[in-house]
Parts: sequence; structure tokens; C-alpha cells
Amino acid sequence: MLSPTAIYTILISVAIVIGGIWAEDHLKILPDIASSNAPIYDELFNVLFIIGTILFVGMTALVVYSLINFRRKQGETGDGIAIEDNLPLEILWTAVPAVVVLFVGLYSYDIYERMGGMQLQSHDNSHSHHLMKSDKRIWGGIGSASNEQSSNNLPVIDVELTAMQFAFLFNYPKGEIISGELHVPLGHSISMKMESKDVIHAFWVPEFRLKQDVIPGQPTILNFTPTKAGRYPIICAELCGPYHGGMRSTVVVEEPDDYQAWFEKNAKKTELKL
Ligand SMILES: [Cu+2]
Repeated sequence: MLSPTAIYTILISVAIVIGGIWAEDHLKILPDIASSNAPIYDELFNVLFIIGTILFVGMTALVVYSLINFRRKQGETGDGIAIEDNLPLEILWTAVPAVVVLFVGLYSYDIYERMGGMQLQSHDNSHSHHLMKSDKRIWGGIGSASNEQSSNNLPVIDVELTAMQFAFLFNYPKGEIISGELHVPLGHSISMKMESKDVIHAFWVPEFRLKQDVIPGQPTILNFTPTKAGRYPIICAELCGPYHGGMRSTVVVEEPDDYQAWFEKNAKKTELKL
């Protein structure tokens, strides 16, 4: 016959599992998936979340079990047994976290690599008026920057981002457009070179699962391919001053035709195609 504790444990576990399944179907916990690397990032998030859940539930269950089972019985007045050490147990509790941490580290590296984080950065500045040296070193970022065609044979869109207290400015060198809002065509690779005018800012679009520091005097690069049309928030994710909380913009992911129309309407030069 099962003890009341066992029955409670089973009932609570079943309730948690059913609640979790319901929550996944009915609550929108994560933002939209709007870039090609968002699913890769979510894969990492899910794996870390599962590991975290197993550890949390396992340890909490052990604590609760111990609290109930090893509670001092009535009439017991002495101390507990003095246990000195237990070698197999010590080896186990050293080995298990070591394996988990190593796995998490290697797996995160793999995800970063798949997102293009380890690719050599370079950027063609030939049509930029702001940067004289075309071999200016790019320090970090996601994806390799090139003015060649992206994997799906659509031209790469070059954008230069300037961050300052407290705004983001987007410059499209091809059309000499300066915009406070980032417009990008669906399915095209975007190569964004980022630099700050004053302090460190960070460009963050939750729907793209991308966040990259924007640093004064040290350009960074972000390459991404939007996969879902819509308007998404751009948030400064680095405390950069008193109005940091208001340092927001919008990225508009639109169909290539709509992007072309916006581009032609705003471009200073004529005869421009994607
Ligand atoms: Cu900022």
C-alpha cells in the first residue's frame, strides 16, 4: 500500500506535468521567432531550461522528502549520527556537476558557432563616408559580413548603426538614407555594422534572439536574416545613462516589395535596387 506522502508526491507531480503542458499550449511565454538564428537559440534555451528544471525539481524533492522523513520523532532527544565522509558519494557529486557544466559550455559554444559567432569579421567600407580606412578592424559579432550574396541568393543589405545617448540611427549607405527606424526586407541577409558615439550601448531585438554591444571606437558586426514580417522592438540592453530606459526603436520587417518602396521613397540617390 502506498504511503500518503507517496500519493501526494504522485498527485503533485501529475498536476505539475499537466500544468506545464497546458501552459506551453496556452501561454505565449517566448517572443515571436523572427530571424533565421532564433530557432537555434531557442534550442539552447530549451536544453538549458530542461537541465535547470530537472536539477530544481530533483533537489527540491530531495529536501522536501528529507524534511518529512527524517523529522525528529517524538521522544528523540539525542544528536544525529556523526557521519564523517563518504568517498563514492563525494566522487558522484563532483562528477555529475562537472559533466553538466562541461556539456553546457561545449553546447553553448556549438550554438554560438552555428549562429556565426566564430566567423572572421570584415566589412567593406568602400561606400562609407564616415570611415576612411577600409581595413578598419571589426572586433566581434555574429555572422560573417560580406557584400556578396546571402545563402538564398538574395543581395545582402548593408546597414550602419550609430548608437548615442539616447537613440539608434540607421544609415543605409546605398541610398544615403538615415532613419530612426530599421527597415529590412524579409528573407534577405542584413549586415549591420555598429558603432557608438559616446558610451557602450547594446542592440537587442528579442524576436531575433540577438543582442550585441555597440561600443565607441570599436565597431561590432551583426548579421541576421529576418524570417517573419512584422514590427519588433529594438531595445538598448546596456545601462547607458539616465534615459537608457527610453532608448528604444523599432525594426520593421517587410515584404521585399514594401521595403523597395520605402527605400525608393527615402533614398537620396535614384535608380536603386535591392
Ligand atoms: Cu543605450
